[in-house]
Amino acid sequence: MVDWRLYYVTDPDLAGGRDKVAHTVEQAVLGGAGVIQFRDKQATNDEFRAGVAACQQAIASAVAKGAAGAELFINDRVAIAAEFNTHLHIGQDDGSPEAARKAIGNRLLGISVSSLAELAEVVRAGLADVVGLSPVYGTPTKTDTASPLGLAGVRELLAAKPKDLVAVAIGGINAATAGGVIATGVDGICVVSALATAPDPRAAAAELINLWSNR
Ligand code: TZP
Ligand code: MG
Repeated sequence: MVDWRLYYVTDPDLAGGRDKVAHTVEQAVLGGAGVIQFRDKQATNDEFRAGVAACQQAIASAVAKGAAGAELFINDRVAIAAEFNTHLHIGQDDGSPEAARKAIGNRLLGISVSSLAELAEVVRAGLADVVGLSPVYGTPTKTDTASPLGLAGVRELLAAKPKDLVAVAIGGINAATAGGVIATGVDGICVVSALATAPDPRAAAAELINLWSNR
């Protein structure tokens, strides 16, 4: 069983450099994040591979220190996900879900959706294990997004999906906004800056996880 409640998506710039990402991952997992997505848009494939390996070590290190563990997704790079046997998350412009599924076999496949039409197509194809509802709010972390869904848009997408398709939400989620997003009925909240820029990412993760006890 994957604990989707807190899903940390990495960003090398926000973490203060590529070499800092693994530390934030370890702290996030120690704070309770159950899913990590390694995302690095500018990396060469070799830099990306090194980053994935460092994340795997960071998760193992958190587990050795008592954390429950975390599932690792790779953003966009289908071939590297296949090479590392990790889960994969793709957007609408990252190639076909069929090719992605073929490459990763029975690992988990996540696909971003920003509208009812995109969700309907993902459901029709039946290849995704998890959808990322994106973006909930506008965010400086990713500027090429569709217009924000808002909580009403998130609820509309949740109502339109099959129960067994996991849904996580992303975009502008932090300690101030997370409670409202959790209350929509999503399976998880995805954050970048809320952990990457936190002075204490472990404490910030624990604070976000705690908000689930109010649902
Ligand atoms: N996809 C949609 S919004 C987003 C991504 C990767 C960035 C979310 O960043 P933040 O800092 O959690 O708002
Ligand atoms: Mg993408």
